[in-house]
Amino acid sequence: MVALNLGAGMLRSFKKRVEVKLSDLKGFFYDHEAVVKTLSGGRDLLIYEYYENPQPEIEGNLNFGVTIINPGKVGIEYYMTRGHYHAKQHAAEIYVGLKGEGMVIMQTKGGQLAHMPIRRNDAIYIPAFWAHRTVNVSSTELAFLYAYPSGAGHDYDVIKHKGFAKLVVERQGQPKVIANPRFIKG
Ligand code: PAN
Ligand code: ZN
Repeated sequence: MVALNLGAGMLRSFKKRVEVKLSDLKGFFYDHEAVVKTLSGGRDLLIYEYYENPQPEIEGNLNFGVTIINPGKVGIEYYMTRGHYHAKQHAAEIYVGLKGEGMVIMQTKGGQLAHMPIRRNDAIYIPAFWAHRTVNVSSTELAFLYAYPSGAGHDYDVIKHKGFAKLVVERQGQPKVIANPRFIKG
């Protein structure tokens, strides 16, 4: 049994910690030049990390953990996760906001779009067949709990090559959801 320390926005213990750096996110942020420029200066940055207690991929099991996204921007786009479809697309997921303020953007291959805020105590149900990405729009860490079927798998390639239909950017100091001019449908 692993407990969650809601106050601290963290698991009490975990088996796996994954760091995702700017160099892992090439092709995901809109402003490629800003990414290349930062990396060519010899600087890599920790964009987010997650702490997890993975379970054997047996039907009925759940993987759960906490993702923490640092505050910051690449160009005008806020730090965010890669985003993915589940490889087994019929797998849904639950997110619960623990700390900070963010936005979850979602889409289906059929062209449906949605986005919603995630803050402490917000629970978000991500239905099967919906790709999902989380964006930190605050100036502090964004932390959220997630739980999904352990065999779901993650398909990052579609997102890397086609993008999300919407981007979350800063405009006049405020987060704004705008259309992604480079989005490829499907
Ligand atoms: C979450 C995400 C986590 C990191 O656990 O995997 O927030 O995001 P990326 O996987 O898009 O890099 C989840 O949705 N799991 O299915
Ligand atoms: Zn997921």
